[in-house]
Order: sequence, then C-alpha cells, then structure tokens
Amino acid sequence: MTHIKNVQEVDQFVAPIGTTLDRFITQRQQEFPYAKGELSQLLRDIGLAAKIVNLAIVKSGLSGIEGLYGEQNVHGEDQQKMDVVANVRFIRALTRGEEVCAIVSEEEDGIVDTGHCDAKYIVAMDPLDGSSNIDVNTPIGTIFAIYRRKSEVGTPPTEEDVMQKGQNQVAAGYVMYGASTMLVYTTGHGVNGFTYEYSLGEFILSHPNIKTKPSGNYYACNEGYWNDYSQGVKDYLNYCHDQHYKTRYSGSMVADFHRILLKGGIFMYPSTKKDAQGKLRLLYECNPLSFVMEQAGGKAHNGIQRILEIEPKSLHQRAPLVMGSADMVDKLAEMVQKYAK
Ligand code: AHM
Ligand code: MG
Repeated sequence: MTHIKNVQEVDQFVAPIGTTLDRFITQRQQEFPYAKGELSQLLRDIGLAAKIVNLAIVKSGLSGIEGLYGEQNVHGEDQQKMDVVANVRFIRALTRGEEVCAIVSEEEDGIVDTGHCDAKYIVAMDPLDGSSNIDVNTPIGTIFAIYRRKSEVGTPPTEEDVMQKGQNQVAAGYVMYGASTMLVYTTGHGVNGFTYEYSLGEFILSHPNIKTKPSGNYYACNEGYWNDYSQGVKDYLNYCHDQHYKTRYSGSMVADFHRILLKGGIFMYPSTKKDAQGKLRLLYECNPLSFVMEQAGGKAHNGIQRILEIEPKSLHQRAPLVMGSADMVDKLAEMVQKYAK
C-alpha cells in the first residue's frame, strides 16, 4: 500500500484541479477591506446563471429552443427564444441571490425591480449577446456590469441608480459560450478568466491576470458598412489593409473581443450614416467590456472620448465603440480626430 507523506508527493500522481471560481472569489474578497461578502455572492450568482444558460445553449438544437421567439425587444429587434431564456435565467438567479436591487437588461424596457430594496447593487446586462449566431452554433455571450446604487439602501431603486458612468463599475465581465465556455471578469484588480469544466460543473481559473498586448495584427469590424463610415474610420481601415492586419469578425462581440483581449488587436463598431451612435449599448455592452479591456492594459474609446467617462442619458443609449490594444486605439482616435477639427 502507498503511504502518502505530503501534498507535493500526492501532486506527482494526482494533478491538482486548480482554483475554482468560488474559491477565487472568496480569496479575492480580502481586496475589499470593508466588503461584507455581498459582491462575492453576487459574482457566484452570475456564475450559477452562466452554468444554467450554458446548459440550455448546449441542448438548444435538441430541445427546440433555437429560432425566433416571435416578439421584438425594446430596440425593435426580433427576439430569439434563447434571448428570452437567458434573460429569465439571469434575472431569476440575481433576484433569488438577494444582493441586487435592480437590473437593466437589453431585453427589458425599463429597470427590473427585484423587490430587494435592502440590496446595494445594480446589474446591467446583455443576457445573450450575438444571439443571431445561436442557430449556426457560433460562440455567443453574456455581458454584465455591476454598480453600487446611488440612492439610499432600503428605498426602492430608481432609474437614476443605473445612470452611472462606466468608471463607477465595481465589477464587470462576460461569459463566452463556445468551444469551451469561459467566464472572464474584473473587480478593478486585473482580469481573470475561468474555463468551465463540464464533468465537475465548475469554472476553473485558467487565464490568471490577463494582459492585452500594446499592439496586435487583428482587426474586427463589419466592413459591409464601408460606404456609411466616416472618412477617419475609412482611413484607419485602409491603414489596417496596408499593414496586412488580419480581419476576424464573427458578429458576436464577446467572441471577437475575447480574441483581441488574448491576442491583441482592435474591435470597432463605429457610427454610420444611418446610426450616428453605432449599434452597441453603453450601459451593458460598451461599459463592461471597456472596463475589462482597460484592466487588461488596453483602451476603449468612442473616437473622441474614453467610453468609461461618458455620462449616460438613457437606459438603452448607444455609443460608437473602439477597443483593444492601446497603440491601435490611439492610432484610430488620431485619424478620426483629424476630421473632427
Ligand atoms: P445583439 O445584442 O442584438 O446581439 O447585437 C450586438 C451584436 C454584437 O455582438 C456584434 O458585434 C454586433 O451586434 C454585430 O452587428 P452587425 O451585424 O451590425 O455587424
Ligand atoms: Mg447585445
């Protein structure tokens, strides 16, 4: 019989599993000296909802939840059945967790009051981004931002609680449902990524302290809108062509963003002739990913201003978005601003 003497000896023949999301969140709680554990619980609730949505996505082709739901959301876009499933799952998990007083969702017109007016956090989310990719089995994602409410704890939450600049986020991140499902988040102390281990049902730390390179050779942009872009954006795209940068654009921002976060490059959804503010929503698409990108050492801009400094005026406000490797975002901003003078 083998006698196990110490942990190092055991590690030689039984590899450690690594750090689970739960354990990581608990360890990191010490970074917030006055935290009482509510944010940790809230992050765990997001992890739980992500697992449930992941399960629904994995089974969608077999269980008949692909395709259109038959209604439009607040933006006049056709809802997919999976948009609705993800929205309900996240709202339910965040409500039952009792740490959130209000939720803003791409799929909801106004704020969702969870009934927990003693809770101090607000969540803004896109429950399923890139959902037009569901039926073709391409990666899709959930994007989330967490804010502290402005109004007094104990009172009903208001829209004002949600109208905060991105720089006020206390945490933000995304879940990417893809070849591997991953959860990546920041609490303002760097960015960490976790890969879902199916048989254990746990997210395991796989990408600690992610850093984005200052420059890269990928660009993600829908060049189908070329005729509608400003001259500054066209100049930058021509520069990308001259540099022989590689195009990688899937129409699923979380997937395109994830590549750039890990490999370097630039993602852009600029304004067009038709949509001066582009397509992407400030509170739950631009802000959270911009916070993650900045925490990884990259930049996020609307061409004129840092995304995280934009004062929101409405729940579903849009903003042109450019984010990625710092040198590339600077170069684009310089080209765009040349015409703004
Ligand atoms: P959605 O929230 O309705 O899914 O829209 C957001 C998505 C992003 O993931 C993606 O970058 C963009 O829309 C693609 O739009 P387009 O097809 O105009 O390039
Ligand atoms: Mg979206």
